[in-house]
Amino acid sequence: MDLFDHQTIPLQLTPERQSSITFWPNWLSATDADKLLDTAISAVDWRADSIKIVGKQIPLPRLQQWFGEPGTSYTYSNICLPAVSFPDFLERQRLAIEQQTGAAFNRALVNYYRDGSDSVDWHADDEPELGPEPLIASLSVGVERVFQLRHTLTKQRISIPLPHGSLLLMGAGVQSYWHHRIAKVKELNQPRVNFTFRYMN
Ligand SMILES: O=C(O)CCC(=O)C(=O)O
Ligand SMILES: [Mn+2]
Repeated sequence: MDLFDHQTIPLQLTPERQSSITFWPNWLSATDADKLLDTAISAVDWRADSIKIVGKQIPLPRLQQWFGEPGTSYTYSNICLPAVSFPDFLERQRLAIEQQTGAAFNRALVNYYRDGSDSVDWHADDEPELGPEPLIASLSVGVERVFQLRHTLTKQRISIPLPHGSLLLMGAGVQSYWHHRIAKVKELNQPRVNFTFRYMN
């Protein structure tokens, strides 16, 4: 399969409306994906954030960082993330992904799943700052994990394993009708880093 070969996965939004996920399983060569994983793990100033649930601080089951224009910030689940400017290695990915998808991206939320006990629970990337129907591009390096989607009304589920160096684009309207997660995996000791590119005004 060519590096830029892609698949289109149709996603029903409503009975009348369909969107899709575009998936490039081999977006990066194995060598470039290896380098990106090593660079991200060592060069990103990882944050260990926690959220308050019924008065208790619960650590997020992953490390993260938020990249964008310095002086701006992003808030979700009551965590305020001040933007760190894009380092060169990430800026290169941002530009390549803009070129491939034809969409603009000026922010990235980066997650470091240290092992199978790290995860992200069901959610949609639907914060108002992202606009009404945001496109979200997701680049994965490291151990393969399963990206699960669940329709908010029909509860239909779709699972997409995300290999080392893959790129996935969630289309318009997906965040309004579908939730997604990365579930925990037992006895998995390898790391994964995921970059979700977004656009914010
Ligand atoms: O790790 C992933 O593939 C998904 C991350 C995600 O959904 C997010 O950062 O909003
Ligand atoms: Mn998400």
